[in-house]
Amino acid sequence: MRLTRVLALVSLTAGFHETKARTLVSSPGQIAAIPSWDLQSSAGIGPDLNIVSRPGFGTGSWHHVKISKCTLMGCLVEAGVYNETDLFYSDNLRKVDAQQFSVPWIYRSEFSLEPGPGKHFFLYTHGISSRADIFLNGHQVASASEQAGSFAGKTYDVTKLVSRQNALAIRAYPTDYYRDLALGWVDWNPWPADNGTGVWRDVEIKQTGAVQLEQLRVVTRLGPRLGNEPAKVTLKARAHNLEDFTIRVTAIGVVSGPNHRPVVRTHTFTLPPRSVTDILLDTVVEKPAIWWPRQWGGQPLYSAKLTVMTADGGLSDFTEAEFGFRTVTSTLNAHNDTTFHINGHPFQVIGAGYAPDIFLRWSLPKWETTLRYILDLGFNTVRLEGKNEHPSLYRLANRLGVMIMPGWECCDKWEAWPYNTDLPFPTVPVWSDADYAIAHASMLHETAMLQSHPSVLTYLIGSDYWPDEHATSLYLSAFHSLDWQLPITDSASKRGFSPQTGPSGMKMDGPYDWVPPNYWFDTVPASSRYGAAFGFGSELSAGVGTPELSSLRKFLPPVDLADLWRAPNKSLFHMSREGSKFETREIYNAALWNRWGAPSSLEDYVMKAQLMDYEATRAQVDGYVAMWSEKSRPATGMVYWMGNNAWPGLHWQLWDWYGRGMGAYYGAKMGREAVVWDSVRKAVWIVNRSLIEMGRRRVEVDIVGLDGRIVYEGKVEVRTEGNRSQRVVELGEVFQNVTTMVFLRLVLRDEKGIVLSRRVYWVAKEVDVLDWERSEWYYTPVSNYVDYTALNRLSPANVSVLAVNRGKSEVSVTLENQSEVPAFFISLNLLDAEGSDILPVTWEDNYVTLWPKEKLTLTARAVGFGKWDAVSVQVIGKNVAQVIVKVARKR
Ligand SMILES: *[C@@H]1O[C@H](CO)[C@@H](O)[C@H](O)[C@H]1NC(C)=O
Ligand SMILES: *[C@@H]1O[C@H](CO)[C@@H](O)[C@H](O)[C@H]1NC(C)=O
Ligand SMILES: *[C@@H]1O[C@H](CO)[C@@H](O)[C@H](O)[C@H]1NC(C)=O
Ligand SMILES: *[C@@H]1O[C@H](CO)[C@@H](O)[C@H](O)[C@H]1NC(C)=O
Ligand SMILES: *[C@@H]1O[C@H](CO)[C@@H](O)[C@H](O)[C@H]1NC(C)=O
Ligand SMILES: *[C@@H]1O[C@H](CO)[C@@H](O)[C@H](O)[C@H]1NC(C)=O
Ligand SMILES: *[C@@H]1O[C@H](CO)[C@@H](O)[C@H](O)[C@H]1NC(C)=O
Ligand SMILES: *[C@@H]1O[C@H](CO)[C@@H](O)[C@H](O)[C@H]1NC(C)=O
Ligand SMILES: CC(=O)N[C@H]1CO[C@H](CO)[C@@H](O)[C@@H]1O
Repeated sequence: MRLTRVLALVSLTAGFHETKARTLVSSPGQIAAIPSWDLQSSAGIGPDLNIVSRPGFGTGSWHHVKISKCTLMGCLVEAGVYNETDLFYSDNLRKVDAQQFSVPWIYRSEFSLEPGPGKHFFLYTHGISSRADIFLNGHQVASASEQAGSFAGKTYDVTKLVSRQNALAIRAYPTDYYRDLALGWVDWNPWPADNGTGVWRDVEIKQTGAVQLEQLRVVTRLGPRLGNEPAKVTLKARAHNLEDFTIRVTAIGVVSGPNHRPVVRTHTFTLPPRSVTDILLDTVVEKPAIWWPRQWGGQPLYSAKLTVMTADGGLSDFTEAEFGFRTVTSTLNAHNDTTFHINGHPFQVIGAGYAPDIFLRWSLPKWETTLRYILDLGFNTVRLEGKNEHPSLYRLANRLGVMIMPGWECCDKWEAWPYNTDLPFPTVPVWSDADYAIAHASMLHETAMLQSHPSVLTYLIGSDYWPDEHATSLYLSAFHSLDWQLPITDSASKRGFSPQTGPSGMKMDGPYDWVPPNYWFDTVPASSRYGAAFGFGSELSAGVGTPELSSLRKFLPPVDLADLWRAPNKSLFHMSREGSKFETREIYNAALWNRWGAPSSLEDYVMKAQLMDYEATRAQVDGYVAMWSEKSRPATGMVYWMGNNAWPGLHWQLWDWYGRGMGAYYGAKMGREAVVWDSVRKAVWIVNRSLIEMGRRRVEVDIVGLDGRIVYEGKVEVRTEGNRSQRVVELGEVFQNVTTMVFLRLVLRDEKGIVLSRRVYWVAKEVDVLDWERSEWYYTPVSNYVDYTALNRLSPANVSVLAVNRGKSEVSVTLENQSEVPAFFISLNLLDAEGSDILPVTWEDNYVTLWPKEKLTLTARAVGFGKWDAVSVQVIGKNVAQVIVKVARKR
């Protein structure tokens, strides 16, 4: 008896100590996330959350995390139960016990508040997977039927429940992707054992006075003379009188921007007891600074704040939002292909699909790397399929000028429509009334979160299938009620559409697996050309993205490394999910073996894979940008599938889990202006993706044989025009005389002779022959492969390497080909003192091919926060032996 009491006292004190000092919020308008959690499986705790949620309940034996949000797996990695390096190695992820997640888990935290007369407190959720009971201080706040859905953010008035010392307990229920409106992974990667269950977004506490405000909405109206006439800005927020008496309220709206004094508007009105009203404050910004996507201009950002004061002069609440002046519209052309317009200009989307962390762990630096890589690639957009994540994602995109396409995901409960022929009914139940309610709440929450961000391009309310009429009307009413000003896209495909939205104008016709480079340029009729470069492709690629050796060795055991080249048809755990079409590299490897010859070692396989990947991504980007101005059926947009993976994956990525950009990345990299080879028309295109730039350009065309002998040299003078692609050189006749494999070098120079784009292609006499009629949803087979094996027999080239450190964050490497033969496909990689890759980093260019005697200087730059102690650079090419060269200090 005595002993028990002592123990209870000890655990009480322990709980108290940890949280005593932390007053979460203490003034009206202040909002803060619960900063840390204790968590434990409900097995063994018992069902009584009334007790668990009392201050002082002992959690000494629980897991502890000092972060504000994490799924169960994310929390357990954070708490040290699992080690990421180990989990991601080989097939260890498979060994995590999923059974432990078949029961609810409890998250618990203690915090202090300073309650008192006239003070009100709210608990905000932003979605908990899959659903949750919420208890505060021994009382139930919400049941799992109320707090249901990963995106359904809810607000709970907890004024009557709070005290100085508070304990919050959340019981999160298991997530089933087929039954719950959650965040699933489709075939992207293995599913985490917990299916992402838990407090994956912040849970917040807010303090207010007698009047509470919901999220601020900002409605902007720009005149047609963009930036040259005043813009109307309306601040809107729903206000609640929380008291049983009438309140006289003064609302104060402030709009601040980069180049003017804050604009202030006030409005005084009375709010009847317990009533709700929308506050509207109209303001005018005389000379609005216009927000542009990065390639087209600056990113001036404005802030808006709406404050409510009560008659006693006291601050009651405020709400803030960041916004920018820009317009987004979309149009359908005669083919029902969508073109987006930003600030009135047709905007060709060149984007990539984004995968968050497999355990949904949020890292702002990692997201910054994503955006910096997107910009470095010359891309302008990121698509999030059902992974909308957090407000800071959009804030950083606002700052960096990258467009974001958020939306709902495919292939699970989100698309459980009777007409969806891809889902395993009835394993996936069709929607119940409760599901419609969750979806509606989810849409309201996401709309409020996204409404003001200038980086948002559109919202996709469906991916592979369009939502049914009832869901569509619920979604549209949510957008409408919260002043959505952007295009709404009904799905990412052309399988059908609701009359309420009209056609999406996006196609989803593959490919997802390997197709040859000429696929994108092919000229067979559009009806049988699937993903080729026309229209708006919402997710498509040749599926490539093989990591380099340094990365492969981090997650593949020796047996898998050997099988990469010895067992080309093997299922690999780090490919797509087991059971999907993409768990082997069979289609890809068939092409590699046929085109490049059977690999003789792992190193040879990885080199050939980098060549395959580079060629595949370059042709896709080239094709889409070249066909932008094509008259009969322009390419209006493209989302490369995908930019990155949720864990160390073997394909569908431009840079790998560790941040290394491989052949796939540098193939896809495209400048603001570029010169492009069209292997089908045997023509050279120039593309200019800026808006205003135009002028005289010179295009130089050089062809050499594999022995370095000059085959052809030519140049043309052309005029470039902004935002346009044009076909400038025809080489059909030249190639009629070419009987062997050659290298083709294209260089684009401006009036001053400065190189704007320099690209080298390897060109065989024939191209791969596509068998369009046998196309599947995921690829188009090749009936006759091109023969590149002559490239395996290139004479070795000698390349001198001079690497110089140019300060804290830059290294320049000068390559010079000493030989009479081209130096083919040279990659550069910075290493630290231990010989590990230095990441994240961007290279001006990489995987380059040098002409005989050619000299090229390439600069590497650190991405922001990366550690930067480059000691050496590793250089290797197809016919250039590997060297590791010391980086010299700047003289
Ligand atoms: C995880 O394990 C690896 C080795 O397997 C070790 O180097 C690393 O420090 C561990 N990480 C943590 C957070 O303990
Ligand atoms: C995860 O979701 C899948 C698909 O709905 C389901 O089969 C599985 O049981 C779920 N796992 C857990 C731990 O709930
Ligand atoms: C475009 O969509 C409309 C329906 O909004 C349809 O009537 C029309 O036939 C479509 N046009 C083409 C070329 O598919
Ligand atoms: C941009 O490209 C589109 C499509 O090729 C064209 O209609 C438009 O006039 C171009 N120029 C500008 C400045 O938007
Ligand atoms: C791989 O599968 C293909 C058929 O897809 C077959 O032709 C080939 O022989 C297989 N290769 C190996 C090494 O088993
Ligand atoms: C693109 O066009 C703009 C103006 O039209 C011009 O200033 C710029 O130099 C062009 N860029 C290239 C690479 O041709
Ligand atoms: C092709 O070769 C023929 C015969 O040598 C020559 O007359 C012709 O000019 C060549 N054509 C081109 C485009 O080089
Ligand atoms: C490369 O350089 C080495 C040393 O300078 C020399 O012995 C060799 O012949 C050169 N090889 C070629 C292909 O030029
Ligand atoms: C630009 C250039 O020609 N650089 C070097 C190429 O290689 C030869 C030796 O093969 C050198 O003499 C050149 O200086």
